[in-house]
Amino acid sequence: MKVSTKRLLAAVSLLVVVAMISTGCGGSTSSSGSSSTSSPTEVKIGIGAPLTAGATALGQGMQRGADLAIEQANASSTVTAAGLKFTGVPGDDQGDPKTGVTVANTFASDPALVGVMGHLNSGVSIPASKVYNQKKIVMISPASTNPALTAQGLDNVFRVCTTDAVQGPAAASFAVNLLGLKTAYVTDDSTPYGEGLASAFASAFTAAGGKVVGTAKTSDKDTDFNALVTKIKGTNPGLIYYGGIYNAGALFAKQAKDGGIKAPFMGGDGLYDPQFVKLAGATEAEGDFATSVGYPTDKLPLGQDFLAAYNKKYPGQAPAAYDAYAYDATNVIIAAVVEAAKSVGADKVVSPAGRTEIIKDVAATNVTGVTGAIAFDAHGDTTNKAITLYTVQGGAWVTKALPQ
Ligand code: ABU
Repeated sequence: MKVSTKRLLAAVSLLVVVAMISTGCGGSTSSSGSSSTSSPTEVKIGIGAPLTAGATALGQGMQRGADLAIEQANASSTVTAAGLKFTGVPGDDQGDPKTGVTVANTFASDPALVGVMGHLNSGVSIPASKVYNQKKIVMISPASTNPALTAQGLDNVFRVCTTDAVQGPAAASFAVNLLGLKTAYVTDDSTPYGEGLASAFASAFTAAGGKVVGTAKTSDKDTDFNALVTKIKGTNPGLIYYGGIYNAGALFAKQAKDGGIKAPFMGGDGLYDPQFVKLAGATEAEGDFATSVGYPTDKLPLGQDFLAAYNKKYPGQAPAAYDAYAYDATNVIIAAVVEAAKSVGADKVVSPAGRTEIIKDVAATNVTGVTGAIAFDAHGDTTNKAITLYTVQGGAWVTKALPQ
């Protein structure tokens, strides 16, 4: 019964926060014991992402999504009535595991920091999550898709994106059943993300009747793929599949086309960014494919409201793949902190008891966010398993197929 009540309260809180998108301000809610006239308790949320190196297009987008959520929350009567004020603290992990752990330790040393929206790279999220676990800091990744993140059994770790155990097979099904591609050369960038995704794709591609004609490992720092392109060309694949991020992936895709390979290049959510098209070249990238988690934002019930609020705050800036997920992840943390403040008091939300309460409230989340339904299974994985297929058309990513 307690859990049901908590779930309802968490749902109401998040919906109130999300509903602010359309109005630009908070709705009216009753105070739960904290006076909005006294000084609010400052609660910090870490924003862990690659901001100056690595997949910066995705990382900076995550920061924009989180900042928007925090700005709206602080303008809402829900948050002020709870006696709270949220501050986002950016942590530039540069997509590097060691730097990520340094960022995590910096976050963990701040007594006012109770939650982290991040990280992007699975290879960063996995080691960072152990640091957060020691301080009972709740962590919600909007983007780390390697299954190992939530297989660690850490009760503070969640993600609002699905995993590559879902994305790999979905990509294989799109390739074989929708696109009619029967042979693939499968490559990855040797990161936990790239390896896991490519492996999941290859297994499912074979199981679906496709044939893997070759495999190769690259590095996420590689810039010269010409020797590999020559090798791949000799196998005449129907598809090059790449587990990796857009920076190196775009160079690989461009060099493949320039080397005379006509087969499309395909990858996962790490490729799904306009930077892929820009770096690969619109002509070379035409007809390439990427899967990404969830539905296209503009197709979802709260998507248009989110895009309107986003465009108002960031004029001329298109959201990247994970801005909306970062927005939702941040709102889930905010709603849980608001709930915890009701249970333990605003001034105690940063205490061990408050942190335990926040983790419990996140685990009980059951709401509709911008990215769709948000709830977590026993491992902290989202129950939203949708995967969309995108293709490059006329120099931009467009939706090729909605989740099957
Ligand atoms: N899922 C896209 C890239 C981030 C990662 O999982 O490493």
